[in-house]
Order: sequence, then C-alpha cells, then structure tokens
Amino acid sequence: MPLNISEIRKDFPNLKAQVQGKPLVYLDNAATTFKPQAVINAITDHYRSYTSNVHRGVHTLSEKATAAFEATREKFKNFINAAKAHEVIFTKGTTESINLVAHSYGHFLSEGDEILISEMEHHSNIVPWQMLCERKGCKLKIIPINNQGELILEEFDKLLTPKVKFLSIVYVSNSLGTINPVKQMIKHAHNLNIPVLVDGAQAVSHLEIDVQDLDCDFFVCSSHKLFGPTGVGILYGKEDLLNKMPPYQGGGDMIASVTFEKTTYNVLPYKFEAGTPNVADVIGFGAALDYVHRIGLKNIAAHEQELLAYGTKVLSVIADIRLIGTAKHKAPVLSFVLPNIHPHDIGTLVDREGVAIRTGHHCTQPVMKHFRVPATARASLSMYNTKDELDILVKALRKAEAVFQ
Ligand code: C6P
Repeated sequence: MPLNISEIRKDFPNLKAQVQGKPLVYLDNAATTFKPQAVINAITDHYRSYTSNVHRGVHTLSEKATAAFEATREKFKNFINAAKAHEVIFTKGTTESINLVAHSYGHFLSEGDEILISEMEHHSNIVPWQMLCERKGCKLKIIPINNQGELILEEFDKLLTPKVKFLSIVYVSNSLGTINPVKQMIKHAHNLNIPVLVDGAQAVSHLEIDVQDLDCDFFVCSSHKLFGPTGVGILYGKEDLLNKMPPYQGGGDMIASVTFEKTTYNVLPYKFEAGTPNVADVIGFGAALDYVHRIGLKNIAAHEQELLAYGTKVLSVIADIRLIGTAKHKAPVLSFVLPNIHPHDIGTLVDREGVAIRTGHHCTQPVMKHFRVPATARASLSMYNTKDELDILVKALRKAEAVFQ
C-alpha cells in the first residue's frame, strides 16, 4: 500500500523545524531517525504519571512500569520473530550489544582462533573484536569488498575455514547502503559450526527481520535508528548460547543470590541486564515499534526504494559527482564526493539551505581507505522523506559547487 507521506510527516514534530531560516530537509536518518509524537508521549507519560523502577517493587507504579517495560520486550520479540521473549536483552545501543557478545562469548575463544568480519564494518563491529584479539591472542580476518561496495563472496568462502570461531557481519552498510546476503553467509558459516552475529543497526528500519529464518545466533540494533529514543539497544541471542555465556556486568537484578562467598546468576534475560535499565526509553521504544508496525515495513521499504532510485538519478546528473556505494542491493543511503569540495564544506554549505546530511568517515575508516577518499557526504533517507526534498538537496549542491568555481 503506498504511504500517505503528508499524513506521516504530521506525526513527526521535528520535521516542522526551520534551519538557517529555511524549512528543514532532514536527510541524516542513518545517524538517527526522528521520533513520532507517540514515542514522545509514551516517554513523558511514564515520567509524568508512573515514574518507577522495574522488577523491584510490588507497589502499583512499579508494577505498571514493569509491565510497560516488559511489553516492549514482547513487541521486539514479535518484530524480529524471535522464538522467546527472554532471548531479547536490553542494552544501551548496538555498540554495547556487540561489546557484550565480544566480551562474554569471547570467553570461549582461544589463542590462534580466527574472528571474521568485513571491510565495510562500522567501527563498533571492528574495535570490540580487536580488543578481544589482544586479550586472547585471536586473529582478525577481513572479507574484502569490491568497487561497488559489495562483499567479495568468493573471498568469504576462502576465508571460511575451521580456524574461524566467530563471524560478525553487518546486514546493511551505513556508509555504502549495501545490503549483504547474510542468510546465505550464515548458512555457510553454520556448515562449519561457526556462530554468527548480525549487526542490524541500519537494517531494522528498512527490512523486515526474521531471526529464525535468518538463523543468526545474535542480532543487534539500536532503538534510535528505528524512530525510538537514544540510549536503548537490543541484543537478540539464541537461548542456548546466552545460557552458556558468562554475564557481562555484575550488579543488581542480574543475580539469583549473593553471599560474600558466592553469587549465583539470574535467568535470562536478566542475567545480562545489570543495574537499573533505561525504563522510560525502553517504554518509548515500545511505542516506536507499535508505530512502525502500524505503517508496515513492506510499505516503508517500497517508498524508500522509490526515493533511492530517484535520488540516484537526480544526483547522477551533477557533473563529476562520484557515488560511493553502487551495490545492486541497497538501502536508501546516498554517499558521494564532489571534485574540489571537501565533504565537510559540502555539509556546511547545504546546511545553509536547510539540508541536514552527514559528512565524514561515518565510523567506517576502512571503507574510506578502500575508495581512497578522506570522507564522503551522505544523504540517508527514511519513510517521511520526499522526492521534493531530494530536489532541494541537488539545488543546494549546485549552489555549493558554484561557491568553489
Ligand atoms: N551508525 C551513522 O551515522 P550506536 O551508535 O551504538 O547506536 O550504533 C553503532 C552502529 C553500528 N553499526 C552500524 C552499521 C551503524 O550504522 C552504527 C551507527 C551511525 O552511520 C552513527 S556512527
């Protein structure tokens, strides 16, 4: 069903903002998405009428907060089609989720074991594994990419040997937009009993996710890239693996019993949720999941693919523009460079026209190195963007070019 974009736009108060005296054109959705009013209401409602800690009190407010908090877990379980709600663990973001797995699952890795990632990973899916390699003497192996920004799958097959004890791979690249064939890769890895983590930070707002169909062992993402608040992330893990893994942090809520001689740990998911969680924002994330469910990810994806095709066409008309990331299967991310203008200058100049894009290395320095650029300008699109906004971007880019002529 085609989306009614003008109705959807009314749900996002931030879209009404003016920037530099111009109506805002927000094209930085891969960094974070705007939040619908329903999410803002859910957070304020919690703070205004039932502020309370969770899992601790028997008083009415605490029970209400606990029910709303746990309802988000159930909604997210359904969102990714996990088998069980206790396979869903709340963290503070994708970054923390990956660190949790690298730290906790890393316990089972030994000197000489190999960890496989790719050249297009976000730093969050590189550095925690490097730290693990330093601790344990493991080796980091890299799946290379081609000049379209796609994984070279023949190289993946060659790298996938019995020495590999973990594969951690991004589903959708934040700087290139590439959608990776993760289901096929997981199948290959599982033939050698290699567990797989999928970094879904950029996938969740563009693709329907079914973790049972993918058969991934871990799936991680952030609420704030899915129209929810910052400070909430998810780690999905298969129950048997999570049960085997040691806790990441110690503290309240993650214990069954504590004496000075010995502590025993709580059951899933609490074993991995030490301390007071981000109650209000988890509840807000629940409202975001309801919102996305109502609009439908299939409808969102269809609109975004139309925008991506249009954006690619109108940007390509600019002489000498170089699109970075031209994979066959792409999410709505348009990374580019222009000759003679540094991406940071592009960002500053289009901002004067009210257009918000991200410029820099996008926390993917190896990708910049591959394409021999210091940085790119990146327009990343979402369900509420329009073709008119892409036209405004192109106009703003032409103006920016004129400054440097
Ligand atoms: N990418 C971007 O502008 P956090 O910061 O923990 O919510 O997400 C980290 C992360 C991990 N993997 C991928 C693929 C990502 O895109 C991100 C975040 C943002 O592209 C901020 S750097």
